[in-house]
Formats: sequence, structure tokens, C-alpha cells
Amino acid sequence: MLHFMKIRQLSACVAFLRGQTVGVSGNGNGNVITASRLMSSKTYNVPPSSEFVARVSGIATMTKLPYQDTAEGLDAAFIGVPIDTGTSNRPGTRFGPRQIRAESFLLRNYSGTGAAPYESMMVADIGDVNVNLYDLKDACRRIREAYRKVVATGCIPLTLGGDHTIAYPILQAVAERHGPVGLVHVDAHADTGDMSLGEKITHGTPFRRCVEEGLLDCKRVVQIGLRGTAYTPDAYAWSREQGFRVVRVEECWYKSLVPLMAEVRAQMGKGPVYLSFDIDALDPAFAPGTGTPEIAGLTPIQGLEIVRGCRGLNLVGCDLVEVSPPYDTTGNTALTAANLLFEMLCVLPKTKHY
Ligand SMILES: [Mn+2]
Repeated sequence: MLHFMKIRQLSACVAFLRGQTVGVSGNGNGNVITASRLMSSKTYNVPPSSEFVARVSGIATMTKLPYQDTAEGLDAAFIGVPIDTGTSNRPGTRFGPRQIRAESFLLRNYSGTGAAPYESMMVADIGDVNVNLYDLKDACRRIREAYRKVVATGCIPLTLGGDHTIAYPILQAVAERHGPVGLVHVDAHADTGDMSLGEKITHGTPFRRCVEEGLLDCKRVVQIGLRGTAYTPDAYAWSREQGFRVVRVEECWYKSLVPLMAEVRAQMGKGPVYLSFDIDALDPAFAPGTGTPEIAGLTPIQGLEIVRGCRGLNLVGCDLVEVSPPYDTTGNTALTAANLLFEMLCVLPKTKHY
């Protein structure tokens, strides 16, 4: 952590001595922090600009943020959960967090929306949950316990997955603190199965388990982008029976999702909301690096519209799951995931907007 802070302060100092400003935006909107302001604002972590620090240098943390061991003192934290033990098809999501961090180095500090997360929140990368790769139930226990500690500090977790199983233990910890939460679930699949091969815990079952344990406020759940072949004529009947709103991908084709998100915000109201984004919601042409791809999915534009449309919600946690680097030959799936995670940071309640 010192390493990062020193670099930031050194680059600010050099610029200060030269009487220059330290650009940390690069978005062309004139959003720059002057050197003196950066020198005096010790309150927030600011990733170094590639104007001063080589983009490819340093240890791979999310967006080159400082690393710290715990969530203490943070408003939001990036956390990796590197498992693929729950996958039903192609494995590889255990490598997701590392690859997302590697590709995140292209990210800068302001969104195109004018969001300035590092001017109003203390954010860091707090590393990975020490999962059990051989025992999924024990992995869930470890994830739940790790997230209990994170949310106990008031920090909002932004999770780098990992297969979708992880949403279940994360939501156990989140609901323990906040009560039953609303859920914006973006996915090709409903992930509401009961059992697979006799097992209750897989990446196809997390939201069924969440409902059974009362972790979700079912009238405030929306599932967006659902598609693909099924084993029954109406694969989403169970979701609707719980009170979920189901938005099949066919309802999203050829459209902006801005109007849908206005409805979603009305549905979610003021209560706590969790955002779970499975990268397979996007079309495999854009995001091939995933375990269970389904054709005719959402575009990255629609993905951004969904995440940006969550601005104003009382978000208490977010995840981006199912990135499988072995199938991501260009790195673009992980790059897209990194961008979506940054946009999630940009819509957290405390984020400043220009
Ligand atoms: Mn999923």
C-alpha cells in the first residue's frame, strides 16, 4: 500500500514543483485535481495516472488501487472470489479475478458519465477470499465469513468472480446485515435450479437457496437477459411464482434499456439492493470467456445501460461473475468485466458526480 501512496504523492510532488496540474481524469471534461489538492487530500486513495506511472507496472490490483488486508476504513472494496468448483460446463472462473485485475489497468479514474468515485469514497483492493477449491460447501462457509467481516465495517463489496455459486454466501452475509435485499440479476440463466447431480449448491442454484433462506425481498427482484434452451416449456415459472420480474432477452433485443431501468428503479424503491451481473448475460461475441455461453445476448452498451441505470439505488453490494480466462483469448471478456465493475463503483450511493 505504501508503494502506491508513495508513487501517487511523488508524482503529485513532481508536478507541484513544476507548477503543473496532475491530470487524473483523461475524460476531456476538464475534471482535473490540482497537485496541491492531491497533496492535501489524504482522505481517499487515487490510482496513479498513466501520465506518471507506467500502466503495465506494479502488482496487479484492481484499477491499480492500493491493496489492504481488511475492509477497515473503506467505503467500497474490490474483492476476488476465485472459484469454479460450482460450474456445470466449461471451468476456468477460478482465474477470473486475476485476469480482471490485469485488464483493469486500462481503466482511468472518471467514468464517461462524470462519476468521480475516487473523489468521494475510500476504495481499495482487499485481495481474494481464501477459498477451498476442493469442497464447495466449505468454500461457501469461507466466503460467508469473509463477507460478514467486510460488511460489518460498513464497506460495500464489489466482487470479482468466480462462478455464480458465490452470490449465495455473499448474500447470506449481506442480508444478515441489511435484511432481505432487492436484487438486480443480469444473466443468461435464472440460476434458480433446485439440484444438479444431487447437489444443492452449484452455480445454477444460488438464487433458489437465497429465496429459501429469506435473503431476498422477492417483490424487488428483477432478472434481465434470460435466454437459452430449457428442460421445461417455461423455465422461468418458478421465478415468477416467487414474485420476481423476469425480463427475457427477447424483450431487450433492438432496444435501449434506459426505459427498463427506470421501471427497475421504481420497483427497487429505497430499500437495500444487490447487483449481480453474470458476464454471460452479454452475447458470447462480446464476452466469449465464460463457462455457459448462450447466443443472442445483451450488448456491452445494454450492459452499461443496466449498471448506469442503477444510479440512485441503495446499492449494498455488487458482483461480476463467470469470467473464464481460458476461453477469453483476446482478454476482452475480462476487460469488459473490469469496466462493468468500475461502472458499478460509479453508481454507489456515495459517488460524486460532475
Ligand atoms: Mn449466472
